[in-house]
Amino acid sequence: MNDGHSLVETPELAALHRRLAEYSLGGHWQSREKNPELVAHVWPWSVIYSCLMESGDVVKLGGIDDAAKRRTVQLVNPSLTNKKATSRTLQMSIQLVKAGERAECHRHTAAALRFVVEADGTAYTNVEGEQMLMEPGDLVLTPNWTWHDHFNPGDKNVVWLDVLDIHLSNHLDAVFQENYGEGPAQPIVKSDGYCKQRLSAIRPRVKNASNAALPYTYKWRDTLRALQDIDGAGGNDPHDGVLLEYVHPLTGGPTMPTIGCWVQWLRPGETTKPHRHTSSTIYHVVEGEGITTVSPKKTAGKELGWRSRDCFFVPSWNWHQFQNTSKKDPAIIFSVTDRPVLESLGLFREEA
Ligand code: 1HN
Repeated sequence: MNDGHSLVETPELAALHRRLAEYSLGGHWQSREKNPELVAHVWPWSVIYSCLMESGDVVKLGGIDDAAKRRTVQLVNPSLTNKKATSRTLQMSIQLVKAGERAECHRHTAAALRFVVEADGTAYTNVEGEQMLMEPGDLVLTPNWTWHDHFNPGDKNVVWLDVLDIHLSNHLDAVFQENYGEGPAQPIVKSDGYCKQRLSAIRPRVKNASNAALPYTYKWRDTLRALQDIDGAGGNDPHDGVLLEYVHPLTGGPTMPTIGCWVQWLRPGETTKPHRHTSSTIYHVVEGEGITTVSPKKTAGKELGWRSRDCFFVPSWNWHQFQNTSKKDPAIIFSVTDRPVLESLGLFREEA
């Protein structure tokens, strides 16, 4: 860290700097390269979607030669093009599995989740042997090191968002990955809803519940009902509207240790108050239209205009506020954040 002083480089000091460098040492008083400042950004769905459909024409999927293991279009922060990353910790990508296609079984130390955008309920992801059927708005967790494969037996495309903590695990030199090796898919041994049922409020006794994430599906019909009920009961946060966390079903803690998932509801015409906090957030508009004003300083924000299905990014410690520009419809926004990491390390701070 540069302690703020810049020393006058005398010939003696210059000689010391050369000597330090020669032995892979550095002086506390010497400056170092700073992280590039991340920028707020919007990816319009129309652009994402047309690129994804084009990839459906030109990128093959599956276990054949000359095919990709996954067909995803990745959101790249303009400040992180060298890493092809959405944020310093997380990657959001949009995946297409066409009718009859399969994405083969593998597992990795990066934790993952899917948020379903376009589906008719026939396609599924298989996580540790459980067939998790995908309907629009469902959130499906694939905790780290769990086997997973995707299959679309239907006759229409299925499209979802993938979020992984891959840049965090990469930064920590903890990336491992493994192919299943016994064919393209693991067997289905548990039917849809198996884990959710066994982890709900009526369940078999769980011994030694830990913070470790569990394979789990949060169905959109439950999410929507909760948003509507809590909005009806006036459960409104001044900075985020009605803001709900997808909690760990046993501990009530964050969704996964490295990725927190949230959903918020902005009333017609609502404008929230600005605040800022450490942790960066990637948003996906489920429905509605509005503006998020984002600024590293309290003045002159950048206006991110968004509508249904667009994705946008708000960097850490940037002021931000939301405006639902529709006078008659609510806006619903799903988001993912590295906040659980900052909280567990004592690095979360907030200013209103
Ligand atoms: C991955 O394994 C999947 O399993 C999706 O569907 C997106 C992005 C980066 C690295 C691995 C998947 C991914 C990914």
